[in-house]
Amino acid sequence: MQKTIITCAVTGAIHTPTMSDALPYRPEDIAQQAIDAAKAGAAILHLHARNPEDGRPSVDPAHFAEFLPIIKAETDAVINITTGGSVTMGIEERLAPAAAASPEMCSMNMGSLNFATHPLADRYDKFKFDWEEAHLRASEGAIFRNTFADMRLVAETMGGNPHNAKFEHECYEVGHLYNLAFCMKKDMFKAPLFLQFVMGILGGIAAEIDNLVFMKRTADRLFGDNYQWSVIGAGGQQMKMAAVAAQMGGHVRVGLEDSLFIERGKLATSNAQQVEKVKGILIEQGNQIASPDEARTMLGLKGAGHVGF
Ligand code: KMH
Ligand code: ZN
Repeated sequence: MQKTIITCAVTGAIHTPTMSDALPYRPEDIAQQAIDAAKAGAAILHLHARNPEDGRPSVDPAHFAEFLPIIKAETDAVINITTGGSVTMGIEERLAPAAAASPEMCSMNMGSLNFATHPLADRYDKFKFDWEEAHLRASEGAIFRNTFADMRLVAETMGGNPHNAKFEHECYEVGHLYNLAFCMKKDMFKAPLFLQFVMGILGGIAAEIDNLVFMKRTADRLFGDNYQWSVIGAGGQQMKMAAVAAQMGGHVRVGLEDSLFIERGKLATSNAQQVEKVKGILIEQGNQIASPDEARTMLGLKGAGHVGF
């Protein structure tokens, strides 16, 4: 069986500083947690930026530029930059950080959906920063917009020259696999594809094993041998879905973007703690962990020498 790639999504745009003191938002903290996650075994670092003052999600390329060179200097991990930004942002602004940094990989959200985090707001009486509650509640009425035109813009901007980035195709439900199959017919992407089955977001498919098998079987029918796949089990399902995916030949994603917890009811102290935990589970069950260079070969990446930071 091929080796398992661990992706760590370090901070994201879903969670807010009130929810965990471990959630990094200052550039030095994002850099340090990313470096520690890579040292713990993450081959790919999926990165968002935040406003250093108050932790608000940011797509300002200057905020990314504060941590990208530090991470590059300290690790050989693959850097994967979000084009998802945050649910209410427009596609042009979401593209700016990846277009500025020209990373080896960037995310690519494969369809529109409700991406609801408003139930999280009800769990807290007080928030550290004034933007947090409104941000969470706004998701009740928002659509995470990823039209075919949006996807084409991301593909055209990042897929060909000069960036030649590989995409992490975020698929939140089975229909998104069919969107990708349509895009493949239009020659928008090059194989091997890297699919990320995102499970457990309110608005997308639930993190259940039956659903994972359904996603995998559908992807097999649509893409044959020409793809690699990974899974996100959002929230409490993170470790379980990772363990099952790795047994099925898939790769795994962990990190505080997707879950703040290390076990039921216990907050993780860092991204590296989640990477260590999933690595232990994978090794126990007989998986081997892919190095960054092994991930580069499996995914057909351009190499760390060709990034723009
Ligand atoms: N936040 C995850 C559920 C992106 O950055 O493009 C999906 C994600 C989207 O990582
Ligand atoms: Zn993300």
